[in-house]
Amino acid sequence: MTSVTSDNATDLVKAFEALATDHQLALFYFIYKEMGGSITPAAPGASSVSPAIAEGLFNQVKDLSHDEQLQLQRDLIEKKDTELSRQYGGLGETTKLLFWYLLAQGMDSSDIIPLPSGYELPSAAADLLTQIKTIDFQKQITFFRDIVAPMGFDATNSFTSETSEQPVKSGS
Ligand code: 45D
Repeated sequence: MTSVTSDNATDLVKAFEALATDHQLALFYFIYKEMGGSITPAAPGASSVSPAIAEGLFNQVKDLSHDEQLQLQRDLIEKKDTELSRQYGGLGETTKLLFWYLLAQGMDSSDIIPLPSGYELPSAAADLLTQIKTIDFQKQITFFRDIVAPMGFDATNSFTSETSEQPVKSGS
């Protein structure tokens, strides 16, 4: 019985996806900052993750210029069809999560483009961060998986590139 789907968590995913691309990126990084040490690559369930594959993709991104790195991350969120986006699309969900974790760590060492200094989270994103902090750890992990899973380009799904304009309107 994996993840009794919580409506609350589903709402959070929708709210996250309704944010502008850059706001999603910024919020995701703030979440990483909040979680701090509670993420460990030896977390339970690590069996379904392929560290070498996550690192292989990460290393390719690390070699890009900062501008290209930012573009790549935007492309992943917008499900653009690029070479790296396709590679990402082929990863398992937990491996995708590990890849994002490596990116966030890379930001701390400036291997990956950092947030502009003094960057403040836009209020809708800040609201969402507050809500994410209230759900328990296991639900947070589920939420992250749900967020990173559809990112990138799924080369096995020909609809993917057409679905970025869903009329998602949730009357808040
Ligand atoms: O100029 O089972 C803006 C594992 C503005 C182990 C920007 C795990 C404009 C196995 C867009 C803001 C560890 C995998 C710039 C489990 C501008 C396992 C830049 C758990 C420069 C459960 C923004 C893993 C940027 C977990 C670059 C919980 C933003 C992993 C980048 C969690 C944001 C990972 C990034 C998280 C955020 C990663 C890279 C929360 C990454 C967040």
